[in-house]
Amino acid sequence: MAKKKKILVLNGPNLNLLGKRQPEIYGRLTLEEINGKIRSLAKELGVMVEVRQSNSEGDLIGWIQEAPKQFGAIVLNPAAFTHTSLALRDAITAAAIPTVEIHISNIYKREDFRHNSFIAGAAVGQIAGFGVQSYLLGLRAAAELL
Ligand code: CA2
Repeated sequence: MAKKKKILVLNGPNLNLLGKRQPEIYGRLTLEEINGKIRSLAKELGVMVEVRQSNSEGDLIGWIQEAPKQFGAIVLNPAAFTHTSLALRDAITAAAIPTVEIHISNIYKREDFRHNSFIAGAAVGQIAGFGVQSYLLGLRAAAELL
């Protein structure tokens, strides 16, 4: 399938713990279960999707740098790097493919330190607070941006 039909979904640190801790904030689904929903929706939308997670900022930066070779858009949950990583923001700007920032929780209803996103200014837009649906809304947005 042509490069422009592929979407890369990236998950940042600790999201591998989804469904195992703090279900009151992040829900009961595991990352694998969420990935299943993402893959089903991708089929429905007629787009190809690849889903990755890393606890390492370097991995995420490397994947974003390489993304334009294979992918037409990125859906990114940067997790805690949202609030700390200028390097991730710079990688998104350099990659120059549309990136949709997503969060499971509404970061603006939470602690003050979660209210600033380094990523938002480099993303096309941000979706936050819809639980698992944030990923699916993000995928729909990314599919429109291909
Ligand atoms: O709401 C989101 O999606 C966040 O990106 C999640 C991050 C948090 O630092 C951001 O402020 C908002 C945390 C991801 C950690 O995920 C866990 C999942 C289950 C148990 C513990 C952590």
